[in-house]
Amino acid sequence: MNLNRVLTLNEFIIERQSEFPYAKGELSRLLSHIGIASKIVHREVNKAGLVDILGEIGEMNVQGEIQKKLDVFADEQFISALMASGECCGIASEENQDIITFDGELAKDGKYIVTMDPLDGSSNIDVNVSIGTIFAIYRRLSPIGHKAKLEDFLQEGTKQVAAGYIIYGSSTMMVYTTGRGVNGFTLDPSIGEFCLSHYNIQTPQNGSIYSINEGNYIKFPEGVKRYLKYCQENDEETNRPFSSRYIGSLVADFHRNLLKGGIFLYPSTATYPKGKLRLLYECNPISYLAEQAGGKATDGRGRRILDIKPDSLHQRVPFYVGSRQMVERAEDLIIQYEKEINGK
Ligand code: AHM
Ligand code: MG
Repeated sequence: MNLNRVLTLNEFIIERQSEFPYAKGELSRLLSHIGIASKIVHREVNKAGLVDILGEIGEMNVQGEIQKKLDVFADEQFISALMASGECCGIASEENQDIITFDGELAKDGKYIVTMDPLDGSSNIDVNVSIGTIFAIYRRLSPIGHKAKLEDFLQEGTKQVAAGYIIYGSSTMMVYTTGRGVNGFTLDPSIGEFCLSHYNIQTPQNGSIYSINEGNYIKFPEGVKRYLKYCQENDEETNRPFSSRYIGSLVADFHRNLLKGGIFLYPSTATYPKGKLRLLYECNPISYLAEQAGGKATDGRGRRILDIKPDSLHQRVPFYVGSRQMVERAEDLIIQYEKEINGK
């Protein structure tokens, strides 16, 4: 890979297509359309602070259009881009209770389905803090030419064909994998193109950042509380105490830890006994990326996230993801502490 010249996302996608001998360009088209939609969302995210000047959400804007909430806007953009690609026959989105199926001429022959969280980290939208889009692509199980079915969406994460995220941060980036490593592209707004900036991302095997909403401390299982104490103890050899970093936007927290090394945890809590994050469109794509970059993702009880067979669209799961050694250490300690508590 020659990094001395700028390689755009589309060029890279086409170059990579040849690595899949029977590829017909369908997945490439799908990924390109996701890239296009994310540029439109990037534009709107960048204007978010102007909403109060140009008119409140739900009110008429200067062009006489009704302003939409940004997450609804993102949802619509990705749905229409995926439909327009002609390669996707259905979508499961955090914004919609049920699956959306395309049975129009253009899309009913699509081989793929997509699960997505169009704008994750919604509590950060109004305060100019990083947010993201997460997506996963699967081959459909139901026959081509018919409507997509629920079973197409309830596949294990190991069946993902591609997954990625877009982070709308100080720069906008798209990071994705098709199962041959992870690559990151930074949007150059002056030319309107995503350019390859992070080739073959490998996450550090160990790190010194832990990311968790510590405000929930009292609601955490005992093992997690003890693990947090471990993170805060002084020990030069293991670089402790670790630094605590938590944005409250999974994409941004994961992205930082992916590059720097760290662990992100969203365990079960008294409020969310099954965890808060959603398996299909948050945990699975992030886990696929983590593993492809050399990291690890589990439910904190030794179960690999990608092996979980989903039983519903909006299923939640406890989530532990990041640098391999940190995730393994956290799991060992949590399981050990809980055994001690239970006297086993
Ligand atoms: P959302 O999909 O409603 O935005 O919620 C998902 C977000 C994640 O991005 C983030 O990791 C988590 O929820 C933060 O939750 P909390 O505010 O409970 O810490
Ligand atoms: Mg979300």
